[in-house]
Amino acid sequence: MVKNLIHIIILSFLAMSSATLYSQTSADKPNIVLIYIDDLGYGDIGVNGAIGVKTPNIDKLAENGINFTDAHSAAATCTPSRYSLLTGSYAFRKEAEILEGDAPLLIDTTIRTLPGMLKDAGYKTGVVGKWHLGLGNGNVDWNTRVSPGPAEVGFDYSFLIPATGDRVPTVFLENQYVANLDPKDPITVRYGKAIEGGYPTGREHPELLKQYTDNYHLSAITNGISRIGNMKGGTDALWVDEEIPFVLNDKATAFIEDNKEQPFFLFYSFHDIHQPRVANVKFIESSTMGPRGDVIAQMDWSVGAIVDKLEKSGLLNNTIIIFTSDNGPILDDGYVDYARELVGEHKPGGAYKGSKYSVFEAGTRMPTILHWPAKVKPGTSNALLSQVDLYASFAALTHQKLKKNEAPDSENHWNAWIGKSSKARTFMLEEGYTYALRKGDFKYIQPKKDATIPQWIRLKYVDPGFSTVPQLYNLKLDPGETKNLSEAHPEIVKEMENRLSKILKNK
Ligand code: NG6
Ligand code: CA
Repeated sequence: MVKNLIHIIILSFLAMSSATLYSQTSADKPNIVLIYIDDLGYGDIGVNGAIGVKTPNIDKLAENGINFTDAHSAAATCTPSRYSLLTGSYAFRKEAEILEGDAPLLIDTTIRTLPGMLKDAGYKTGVVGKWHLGLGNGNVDWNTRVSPGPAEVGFDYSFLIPATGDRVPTVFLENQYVANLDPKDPITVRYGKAIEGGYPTGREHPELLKQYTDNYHLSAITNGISRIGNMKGGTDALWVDEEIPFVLNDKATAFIEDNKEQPFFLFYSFHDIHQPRVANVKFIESSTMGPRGDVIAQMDWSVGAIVDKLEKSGLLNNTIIIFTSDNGPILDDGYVDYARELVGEHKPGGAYKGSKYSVFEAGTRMPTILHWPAKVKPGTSNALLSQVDLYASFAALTHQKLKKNEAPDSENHWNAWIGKSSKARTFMLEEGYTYALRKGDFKYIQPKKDATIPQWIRLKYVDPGFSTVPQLYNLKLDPGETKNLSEAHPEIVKEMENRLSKILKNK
């Protein structure tokens, strides 16, 4: 009898402590869904002043979460930004640049990464969507497991667009195998020379095209769209651009469903807004800006579907959703989709100067929202933040100690991310074919000895921000970076240049 009583007491004590343990785990280990849009500008969402397109689902996240007004991608192009986000180190350290579709994996597989660190904290990790960080070791054989890739840098699950929508191979990779590949129709990819028996090219067969392009996108035609690079085979595996959002959403929701019993980190990396912009028929003419606006509306729909999935699974309350973009907006980026002509009053970069590829503010100042109903009070924040900081900030949240040299440029600003503080970075680097440094209201842009603008950027009607003289702007008084104050404030220029050289010297 007494023995039984003791038994019952011990059992109920054990049950109590495991319940506490469980609730502790879920409090410090909320799910994390990082929604990473491609080429979406600060002003492209309703809450930030979009005119040409409605984004009700994103606006709702902002209204119930924190809308950041001064949060940045680490760079003004895709690969460098993603590299910094996943490694916590600046892209220049790795000389990261926009990669071709057959480039080797850029991330060193011997270092810990953001997903690897979260995995150590007990998370299941997945990436769905655009990768563009390289795959394999060079000379990829697309007909077998492509490695190293996401699994070798900390992702338990992956479903990828290997590079960009405008680069071959135009197939998905699931856990590093081409999805739906018929082994009797193997894939060959080649950048540069044509492949005998490969897909027709836009250069030779413009009559097959849905959209005309510049000279750089005139190789393999798949689904009526010519791309960068040549390709042969894999007919059954080719994606249909108009279906990409649905395919990715299905994979992202399946990942959530499969992992709902434990904390998970989902890096949902959209292709939308990047060219080629071919919206699903469901979204055609859903904006007044032509294809670029239509794919923004399409992307907003996808965001809504993910939020809905989390809500229906009972997970929304304790899931951190971060919504942001990899680099600033661009109108004409190669395909003739009339983005430039149709934009009207809508300002893709908001009040800011520049665009994708540019070191001016619109290149890296990203629409950025953090939504976490369980812990975060709705509001706006002007904290100065960089995506490179998510690494150390998530490490702090999940109590992971960073090793020496791990995520060397990442700063823990967790309190700023959750709106408890508006103080974050003192200095912040912006990379975009040259370097800029932010401090308080000031922004310094390093002069470039050779300030020649590459021909292919010049063609895009963008101002990359290069100059042979130093530039200094007061963003509070002059958010549009129009008045160069470098001559008026030589002491600030000196301080900023010293600081910047120090950062850059640690290459
Ligand atoms: C550029 C492409 C551009 C786009 C970009 C990648 C040329 C001339 N331009 O090199 O069309 O694909 O790369 O965009 O090839 S990003 O968002 O992935 O960085
Ligand atoms: Ca991009």
